[in-house]
Amino acid sequence: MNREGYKSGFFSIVGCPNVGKSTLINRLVGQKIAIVTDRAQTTRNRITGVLTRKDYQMIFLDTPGMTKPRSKLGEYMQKVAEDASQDTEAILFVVDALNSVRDRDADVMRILKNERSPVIVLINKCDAASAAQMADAREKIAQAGFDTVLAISAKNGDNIDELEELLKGYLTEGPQYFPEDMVTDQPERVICAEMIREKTLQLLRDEIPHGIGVGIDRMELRPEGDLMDVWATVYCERESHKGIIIGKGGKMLKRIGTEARKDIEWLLGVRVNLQIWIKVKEDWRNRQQMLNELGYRDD
Ligand SMILES: Nc1nc2c(ncn2[C@@H]2O[C@H](COP(=O)(O)OP(=O)(O)OP(=O)(O)O)[C@@H](O)[C@H]2O)c(=O)[nH]1
Ligand SMILES: [Mg+2]
Repeated sequence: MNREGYKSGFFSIVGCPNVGKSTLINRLVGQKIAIVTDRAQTTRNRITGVLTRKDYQMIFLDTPGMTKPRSKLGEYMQKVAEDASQDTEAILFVVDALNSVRDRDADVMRILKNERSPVIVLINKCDAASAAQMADAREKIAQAGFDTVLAISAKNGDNIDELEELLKGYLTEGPQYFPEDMVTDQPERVICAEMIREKTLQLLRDEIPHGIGVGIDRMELRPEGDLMDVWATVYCERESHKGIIIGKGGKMLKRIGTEARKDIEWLLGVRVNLQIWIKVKEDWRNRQQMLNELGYRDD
């Protein structure tokens, strides 16, 4: 839709792992579209979030945390993050005040200096950081040569209105790219798979490494229309991981299923019967076909 005086624009959200990029996109669009955990490298794909107001639309691209790739999946994640920064109105570079600005951040800032898009640096987690930590972050960012800086809390919402106000200045006259009721371009089955991955990562914390992938095999609404059957598979890399995910007497898997089901029901607005299978696929993170099947595609 093209309306006179209507403004729009794209913003990519980039930064190191675990700084709060996905928490920020959820906050900006006012809905949970990206999963969040306290583990690094949670986000694997580019996630589009849409914020529509009467006079403008902002489109945000959440990306995987930038880090040195160690597998095909890692390379893919890195490419997603780099590509997303191309041709956006501005790049939102997020740093974690609790970790100061580390060497890794400095590396990314050097890369961003060469991007064509302007860079806005967001010092996140200001709710939990000390004044000294905030001052330290500001100083390092200034040293790197960036002057548009805002302290925010993606978690609490501190300064998010101010951020939106700031971003308005970067919009240009343009179409409303997405319908007003659309918050993300991710298909429902992808979000469902992500919810299951989030619960698995959250509940198993350190017991299993990152090598899990989740695929939705089938989603079917019962004819009465009041119940959706969802079949999902969790892929892990070792037989021992399978045991951990299932847990004693199936307890862990049951918990993962119950928590994921609640989120999925909320998302779909219908009661859900969720069935989860666990399969061992060694080294799936390095198999292109497996990556494609799970939706990590290069298009
Ligand atoms: N105190 C505080 N914690 C936050 C804030 N924003 C995010 N977090 C926490 O930081 C952790 C990482 O958040 P994510 O949003 O998953 O971080 P990310 O940058 O998307 O991480 P990757 O996808 O792994 O790159 C989670 O435990 C969040 O709850 C914030 O403003 N304040
Ligand atoms: Mg993320």
